Amino acid sequence: MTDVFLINFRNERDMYPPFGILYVADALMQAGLAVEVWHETAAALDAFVAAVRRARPLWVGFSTITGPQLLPTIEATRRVHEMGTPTVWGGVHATIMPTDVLKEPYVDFVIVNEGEVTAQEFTYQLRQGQDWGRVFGLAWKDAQGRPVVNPERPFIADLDDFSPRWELLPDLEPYLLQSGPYDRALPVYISRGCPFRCGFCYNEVVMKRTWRQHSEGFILGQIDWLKETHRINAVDYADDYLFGRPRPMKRLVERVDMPWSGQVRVQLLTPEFVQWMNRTGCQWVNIGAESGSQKVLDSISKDQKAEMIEWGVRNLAEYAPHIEANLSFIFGLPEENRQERQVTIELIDRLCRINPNARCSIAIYMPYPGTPLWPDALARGYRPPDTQEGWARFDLNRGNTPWVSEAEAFAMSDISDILYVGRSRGHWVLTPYYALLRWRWLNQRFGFYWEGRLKRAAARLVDRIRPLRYLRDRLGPKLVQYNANTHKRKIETHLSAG
Ligand code: B12
Ligand code: SF4
Repeated sequence: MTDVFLINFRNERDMYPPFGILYVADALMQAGLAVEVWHETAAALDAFVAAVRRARPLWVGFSTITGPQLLPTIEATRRVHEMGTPTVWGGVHATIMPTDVLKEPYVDFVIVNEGEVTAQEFTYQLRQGQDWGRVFGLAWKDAQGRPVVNPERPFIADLDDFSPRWELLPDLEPYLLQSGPYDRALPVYISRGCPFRCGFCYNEVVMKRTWRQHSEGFILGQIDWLKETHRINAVDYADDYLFGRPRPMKRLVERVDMPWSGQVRVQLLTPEFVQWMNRTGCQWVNIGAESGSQKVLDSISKDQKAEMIEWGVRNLAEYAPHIEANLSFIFGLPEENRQERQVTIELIDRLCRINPNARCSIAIYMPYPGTPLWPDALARGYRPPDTQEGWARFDLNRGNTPWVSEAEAFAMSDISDILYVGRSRGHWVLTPYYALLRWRWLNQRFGFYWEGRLKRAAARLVDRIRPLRYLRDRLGPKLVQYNANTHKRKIETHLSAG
């Protein structure tokens, strides 16, 4: 018998362990409850609803992040709610806007921020008296259906109290990442939060610029277990800010003594630090570069000197050339005018020439309620969606604000993907095509991107017709060659933070 179902709908591309519900599951299991964890795409919606109908659990929890994964979440929540089973939303999205979420008739409760202890107390109240006002961190509806948000629960003092329940996932094999030559890397968290204050980030509103870490013993135990049971040969430190305290973190990385990857800020990338990364087996790093313009960096309180981006990437190229550098940039930040964007555009082009192992990806700015930049976005004419379906339309490749058009967002994202993420090279017959893309990029000619639309339409057609598919598979690799280091087929790593 299952007491609680927890589901995190994922997109088709990424297979990243659903840590949020794995931690919440641990808390509930410690309280003696039987928990089922689902991590599926929208294709599993019917099966999930049927499983809930059969089991009649105490409640069903949905993990939410803003964007397209909300669509199956909304549909599943509606259907579970119709059965009369209490529905609970948790995760970053629901934490940022609990009142808006509770305006939807199908969501009964929101668990704000860290879910472990709140989920335990919520279950207790569900069984024992339903005195919702007593549960810190819970948002609920009063007798008139009006949202009530209780005071927030203090952060968990000792992170070691809870551990992710890996064993609830049916198979860990699909989660294995390629890390340089190592093919069995898994992500682990050694900390939560980040001491920085970037204006677009969830950190200020959710983690409130705090930073806590698991103990060394806990981490070493987790990694030993993953080594023994799943034969991992590398680790991906998934933390928002891995080197929150550089000295103890470096010691930990040394003690774990496995090839690794993680987030770094450019300030860290001194020759000495990069040499240390090299010695300790670092395979790739994520760097939140955000913008090449100092004015834009200052406007988002990035606390970063623009010139350090190039300096860090040069140091990587010189002292650890095998390390893949994933730099993420945000286009469409409020202070970014044409000139400021030009600085970033040229920087991205330079970085990829300096370092053959650099991938520079762009995301289009999405304003989130409660973040430091939110009031400014509203003042500039941004109108937030008023339904959860509206929030589901947010995407890193879309024109999410009035000052970035849909067409411009599509062209910028597509061209940067080809030139600076996949870093493909075309056969000589494609030289004019690549030259056109580069001209567009360097001159910000993102309007009337007919070749992108044509390519998409052709790809859809080829997908449908078998002989064309055959030709594509035979000729494709001869026409276009990808940079093996920077073009990821299996799993796209996430681009925030660091
Ligand atoms: C890993 C990661 C991913 C992974 C996997 C995400 C996932 N969990 O499914 C991938 C690569 C797939 C990903 C993709 C995206 N991500 Co992402 N991602 C992260 C990252 C770096 C870590 C998430 C994580 O595992 N945290 C660790 C766990 C322990 O924390 P947690 O998930 O918050 O869970 C705790 C609480 O929230 C709560 N909780 C969570 N779920 C539930 C459910 C219930 C029922 C309850 C009671 C409680 C609860 O309890 C947990 C334990 O305390 C976060 C940043 C961050 N540090 O959180 C961004 C973040 C969540 N991602 C973000 C975004 C925007 C995206 C994308 C939409 C970007 C895009 N357009 O491509 C996509 C969406 C893809 C999709 N599924 O549709 C934003 C979300 C902002 C927002 N307003 O929601 C974040 C916060 C990054 C940022 N700095 O802005 N992401
Ligand atoms: S973007 Fe990265 S460095 Fe900035 S506050 Fe968020 S997690 Fe911290």
